[in-house]
Amino acid sequence: MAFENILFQVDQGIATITFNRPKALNALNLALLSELSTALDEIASEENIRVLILTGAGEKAFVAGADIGELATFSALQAKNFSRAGHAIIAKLQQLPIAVIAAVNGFALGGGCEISLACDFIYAADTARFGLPEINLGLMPGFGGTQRLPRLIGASRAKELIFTGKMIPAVEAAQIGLVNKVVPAAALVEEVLKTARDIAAKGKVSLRAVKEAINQGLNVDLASGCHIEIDAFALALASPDAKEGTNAFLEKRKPVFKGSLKD
Ligand code: CO8
Repeated sequence: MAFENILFQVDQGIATITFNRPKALNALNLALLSELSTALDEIASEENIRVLILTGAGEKAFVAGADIGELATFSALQAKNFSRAGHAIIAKLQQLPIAVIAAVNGFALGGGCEISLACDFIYAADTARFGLPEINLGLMPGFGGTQRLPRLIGASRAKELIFTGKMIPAVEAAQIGLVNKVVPAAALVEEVLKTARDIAAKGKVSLRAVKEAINQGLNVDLASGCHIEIDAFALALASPDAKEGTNAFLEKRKPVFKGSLKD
């Protein structure tokens, strides 16, 4: 399908979605969200994709939030539908059975920051800035920020950011555990690709199993989480990838993972 508000490409098992409304700092409008949803469905149905990278077009922004012009026209019901649609798409993103890396190349504000929070981890350019500034608009985060940010960086740090609506630079975002790695802006793409290629060479069954175990485990107590791991481990061990990985080790060669769930 041809997209107008995002760019979508797949190369050697690595998909990249680029938010592409640079004149509006890649702000999220209904059309963009709908395209994002379609692209995520395509990725979920494609066996060979192991990693998704999300980034923003232009040098200034990853995503500067929901489109404020569009938001301002919404009735309460439309706002509820917009927020609900955003939640559904972001949940779809979080539940993809592959690795999802946010390559934050500039402003990640409001809904843009919330999208990055649903990724598995974030690499950022040293010029990037993060924040949930909705309170400055008399609004509040509506795409999961009040839930995912405190889970990631702790309630008190999240409250400070959300109550003040302030933006923080990438280096500070790394210090509080929001960002994994900060690199010079010009090196961001290559740095993210390096990690993406590394992950793409792993077995898709293992990747899916560890992601599910971590994500589901975070919502339950430790003992229940360990049971999730036990079940996931048994399934991973029974997969053709596990046969290939262990055989390759014993035969002193590199494994070639097919990622299929059955022989
Ligand atoms: N929406 C629409 N247009 C935007 C947005 C946005 N979020 N951000 C920037 N733009 C536009 C500007 O209007 C401007 O357009 P134009 O050139 O036509 O005037 C262009 O992008 C460039 O922006 P600036 O000139 O403002 O660039 P600066 O470098 O001076 O400033 C900032 C950059 C600091 C990022 C500034 O643009 C800004 O503060 N943007 C708004 C950030 C914000 O408040 N984001 C949160 C939005 S609300 C939200 O995300 C809620 C999510 C949950 C929704 C649930 C709904 C129910």
